[in-house]
Amino acid sequence: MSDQDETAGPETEADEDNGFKPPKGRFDMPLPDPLPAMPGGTKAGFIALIGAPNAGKSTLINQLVGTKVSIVTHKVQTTRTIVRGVAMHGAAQLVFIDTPGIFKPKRRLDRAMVDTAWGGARDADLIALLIDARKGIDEEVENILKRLSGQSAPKVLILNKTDIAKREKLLQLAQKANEFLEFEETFMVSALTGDGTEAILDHFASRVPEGPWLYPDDQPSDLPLRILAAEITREKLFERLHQELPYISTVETERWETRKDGSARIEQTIYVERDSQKSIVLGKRGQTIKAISQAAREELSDIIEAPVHLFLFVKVRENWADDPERYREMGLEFPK
Ligand SMILES: Nc1nc2c(ncn2[C@@H]2O[C@H](COP(=O)(O)OP(=O)(O)OP(=O)(O)O)[C@@H](O)[C@H]2O)c(=O)[nH]1
Ligand SMILES: [Mg+2]
Repeated sequence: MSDQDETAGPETEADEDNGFKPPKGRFDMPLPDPLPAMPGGTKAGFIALIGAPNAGKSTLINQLVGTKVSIVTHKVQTTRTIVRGVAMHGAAQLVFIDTPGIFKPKRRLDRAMVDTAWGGARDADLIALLIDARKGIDEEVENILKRLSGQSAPKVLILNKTDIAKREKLLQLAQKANEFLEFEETFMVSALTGDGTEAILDHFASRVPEGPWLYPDDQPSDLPLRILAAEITREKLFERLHQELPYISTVETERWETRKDGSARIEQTIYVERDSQKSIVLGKRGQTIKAISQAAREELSDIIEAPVHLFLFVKVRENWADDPERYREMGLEFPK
């Protein structure tokens, strides 16, 4: 099978076999050693945010952390793996874990995402279930509620999107969800506007165990920049592609070079499964890929506070969604 390359930048060379080793998946990174306890007693803990696709988990983690650590789109199944974001709140370090939305998996990638989400919940000290308050409890949410009742970690309920949900529906919804299992607390928030989110920080700061901080207090995320950069491009891709296309594509950062003038030269590959999909990603006269590239470059440049030269290559790889290497790169277990 031969790869086909296309680039959005002025250079067209394919550089698959240049000896470059892709960055390690984020799970290969060991957790830093716990930092020494501060006088007065520090607290720290992991809090998993789980819920159906599109509930607003990634929007909420960004709001709680105060900066963008996880990508957000209007489409379902945006988040594909675990993303950790660190919020400092008084003496407490709250490590929030954003997870992929939980839904009925069909493909291998779906299974990997859903398994990862439940794994995130299993490993956390505390669990927060997010429900889109406008959507309420549908079959998807009901299934999560049922399975969640078997988890031992303390749980809270977060009704999200209060800015667009009917007020009178909220209490009813809280009551119904609490009939499935007993939540310690119920919060009603808008992750988008930040309304009500301070109360979530207060609550978790009081609930996490005493212990040393797990990350430096000025580090909002342990996501390597290369992975964040690939995620940013995937976000732009999701926003501009329709129907099934976002779901059969993935993005990897292949090269990252800092130039003498401080600018970054970044090369990324967008994998799709078929030639026809590649044509759509490129768009008429390359318009789609140019728009994706421009949006990603602008955001990346803001993040690293330096000019970015972004080169996007589109490659057809028929079975990327069955290739263990792609999963490793995304930080996902490869389901057999
Ligand atoms: N109006 C409103 N929209 C919201 C709110 N929170 C999230 N959204 C929107 O809901 C959509 C999905 O948000 P995400 O944060 O990507 O949802 P998610 O739960 O992470 O989704 P997956 O990663 O697919 O599981 C986006 O269009 C957000 O802007 C909210 O409080 N109010
Ligand atoms: Mg998400």
